[in-house]
Amino acid sequence: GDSSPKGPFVPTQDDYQKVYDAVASRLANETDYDDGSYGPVLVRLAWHASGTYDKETGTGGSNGATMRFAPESDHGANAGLKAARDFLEPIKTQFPWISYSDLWTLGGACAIQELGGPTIPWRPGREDRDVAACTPDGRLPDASKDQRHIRDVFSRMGFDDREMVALIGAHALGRCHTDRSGFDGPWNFSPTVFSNEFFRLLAEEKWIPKKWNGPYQFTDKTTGTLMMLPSDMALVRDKAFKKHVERYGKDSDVFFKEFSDVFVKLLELGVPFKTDDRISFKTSETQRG
Ligand code: DDH
Repeated sequence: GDSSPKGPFVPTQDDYQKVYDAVASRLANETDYDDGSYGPVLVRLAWHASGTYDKETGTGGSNGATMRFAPESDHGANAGLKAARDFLEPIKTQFPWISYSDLWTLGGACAIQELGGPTIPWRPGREDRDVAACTPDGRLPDASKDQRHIRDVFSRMGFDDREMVALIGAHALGRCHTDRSGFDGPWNFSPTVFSNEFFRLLAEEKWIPKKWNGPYQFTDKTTGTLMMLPSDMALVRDKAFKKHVERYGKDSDVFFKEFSDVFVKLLELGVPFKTDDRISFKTSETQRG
């Protein structure tokens, strides 16, 4: 027999595709949640894990998965993300060799692809860190604020105007929950399909303040069922932002391409990768043939 000692398991691209497939299959099976998919909240987990990055100090970002711990798990912006972390736990049990920080970002990439979005080339290399690496509260954006705040927060991560607008286009997915952020409702009629609808509606609909007892938000005049956050409205109030809103609202291919590039960049902020090779995962649909 083979008497050589077993080294540490070194995963191949095929192994990561297996993790992708397991997440995709769980997404397809666990439909008794929200609008029928955990995809949107997985995207938000990947974003909130990554969006704590500070380019000046090199702290935060997806490396570390420090949202596993209080105080970061209890930061107001992260309310509700336990649903996404718990959703991924059986995958972690099945593939114990993957770090939480790789798994959470892979989960976001998988959700975007499985919900009909662009390919998100992804690479491994994140290592989990302990509670001492938790970032301070206040690094993620506040939905009640305007364009100045958006520029402050996203330029701290190293993004320009165009990239900021593209990233916020993820609001095509999912919804606001009164028991999480206090805000309420989805941004469009198909919240489990990745699309440029957020931008088209933002540019074309008339948005009016919602009359209710909750936090200040907007609703579409036509149906009164959709929503925009004050920070979303800032994207059409600011001329430099609005230019990109209109571009993306008119051309889905341009949005998909630019979103993919900037989401890849988001998930990689501050990560000391050892490889330049990214994996383009095959979706469950292409594999069915
Ligand atoms: Fe967001 N987002 N987001 N967002 N976000 C919320 C939900 C979702 C802001 C506030 C909120 C991005 C940018 C911003 C997603 C992805 C992304 C909710 C509702 C609030 C509030 C939470 C709840 O009640 O459950 C603000 C402010 C900004 C900003 O940039 C100014 C970005 C960049 C992304 C991204 O993914 C790249 C997704 C997906 C959701 C839906 C979650 C769900 O459970 O459904």
